[in-house]
Amino acid sequence: MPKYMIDGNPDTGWSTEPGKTTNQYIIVALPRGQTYSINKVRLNPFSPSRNYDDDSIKDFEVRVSTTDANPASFTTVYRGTTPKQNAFFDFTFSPVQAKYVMLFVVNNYGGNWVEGREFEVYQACGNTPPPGNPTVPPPPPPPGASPTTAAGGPCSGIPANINMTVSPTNCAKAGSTFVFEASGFNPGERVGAYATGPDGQVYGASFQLIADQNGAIRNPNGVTLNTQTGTPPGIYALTMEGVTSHKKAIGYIKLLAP
Ligand SMILES: [Ca+2]
Repeated sequence: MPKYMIDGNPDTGWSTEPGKTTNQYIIVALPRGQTYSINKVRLNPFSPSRNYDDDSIKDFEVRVSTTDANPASFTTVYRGTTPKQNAFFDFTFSPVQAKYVMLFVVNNYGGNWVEGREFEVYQACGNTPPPGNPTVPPPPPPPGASPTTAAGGPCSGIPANINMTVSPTNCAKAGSTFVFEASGFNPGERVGAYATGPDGQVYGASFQLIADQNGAIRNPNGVTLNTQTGTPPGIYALTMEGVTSHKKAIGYIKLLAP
């Protein structure tokens, strides 16, 4: 059963029907139907059936989909070969976005089935916050972005923050740095962060934060948004979301022309 490839138990496994020994696959839906940046899989390719070592996975591909689980929606991001051993092997690749991950088995070691024990998918590194002040990379200038038209003063029109404070100001010229602190999460939970530009484009942050015992992200662990003089003016949002609670905090800034 395919589910025995992801049950965390290396003693259980997956087997195809007899004779189906090439181009077999299983598809894993990542948690909560969300898209993740992944960069590693771990595979125990060894047949769980005694004396059927030749059923073990040999050549394989990792394929990903960001849309649906239709096999035609997948793109190959890694090709590898596993030894005929009862052990876990890690395969690392450049981070890619994935909602579904396919383990595509090209062939086995000559047996009449394809069998394997365990398949795990890993989120791209940087899941733990780096020391000090994590930084969201400055959004690149999007093509055709139109500056927000100010009405009633250059700093007007900024939406109210939700469970978020911005310092030293929420309105400044491009090239300024903004620091966001948030609250309202579960104590100790992991919190993801991403920025949204004036064109609605999302700029993901490549890290997650850990809320403190009060469920807050406070300095010196707040999120820094460094803008550049070439960053398009407009209103930007920084969203943090608790991985467990799904509680959101949103902070807004307005970037003025330099
Ligand atoms: Ca298993």
